[in-house]
Amino acid sequence: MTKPADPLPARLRVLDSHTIGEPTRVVVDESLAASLDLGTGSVRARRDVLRARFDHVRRAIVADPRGVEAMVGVILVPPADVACDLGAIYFNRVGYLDMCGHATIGLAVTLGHLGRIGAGAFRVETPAGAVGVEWQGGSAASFQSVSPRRMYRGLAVTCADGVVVTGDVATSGLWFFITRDHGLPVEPGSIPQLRERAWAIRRALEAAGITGDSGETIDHIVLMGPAHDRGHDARNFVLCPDGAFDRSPCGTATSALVGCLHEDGLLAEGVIWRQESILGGLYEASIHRAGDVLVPSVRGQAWITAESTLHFAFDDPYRTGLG
Ligand code: PYC
Repeated sequence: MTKPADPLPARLRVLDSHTIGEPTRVVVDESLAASLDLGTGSVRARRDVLRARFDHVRRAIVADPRGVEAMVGVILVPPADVACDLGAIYFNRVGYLDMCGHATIGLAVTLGHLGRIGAGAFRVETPAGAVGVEWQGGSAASFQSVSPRRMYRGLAVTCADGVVVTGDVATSGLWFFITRDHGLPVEPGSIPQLRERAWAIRRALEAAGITGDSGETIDHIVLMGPAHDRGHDARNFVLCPDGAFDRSPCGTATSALVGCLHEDGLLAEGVIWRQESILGGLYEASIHRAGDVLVPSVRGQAWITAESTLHFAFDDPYRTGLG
């Protein structure tokens, strides 16, 4: 069989990790980014070229049969922003993410594991903008997402079944609807109902024409509930765009949340907000002001799960993934 003119190689080295349950796959073969002709623009512009010309590369890496549900892939590219050390393009089995908190924590632990960084701070250019990252050694890492912004406070949304939920539309790299009055227990036993209600909210937002300020789909839905541990502040269920729920407390959701809490006078600068995931995993978040901007900070843990070589045989009918 003739090899198609395709930047997807026959083999690709990846490193998998999970950030308190949420999987990340970092492409560690630098040759992939070099063979993709993504141009010379910002990481956001190059991500758009990847989507337009090489979307099969995304599917091949994270979709079935090589990926798992909820997995976020990362391709590293040289940064255009001279203040950054590297650039990161994030994607999942249905598309691309402008920023991803759990994958950034996974990336820091992965680079530390590979010896490509030492403990300390570095900056990553993401499609959402520059983010600060710190690897503290071992499984511990933190990131400072782009400044949070709330577009609607206390917005009432009517789902197709008539249920009305009220919440905030906010961003810190991704767009979220964050609600507390969904009426469901935020417990693992309620995941099917939480998922169903979150999808209903997402569809209701779409039907009502509610988007981010540049027309972005509000594609992450956050259902908040009380923490299970008395030393923690809250628990959440987060529906991701691929229909999977975030096993972690969602790094960008937690960043957007601390922005809202601060604006509402419920979280002072520098105070730690302890956010549980639906499965009980923990992020510690805070917010502080740097000049004119508010900077959220999220600290979590990730662990390496596999150092693998993905195979893409040219006669494999699912060489570029399913779907
Ligand atoms: O941690 O920001 C995050 C995230 C987004 C989607 C999955 N995880």
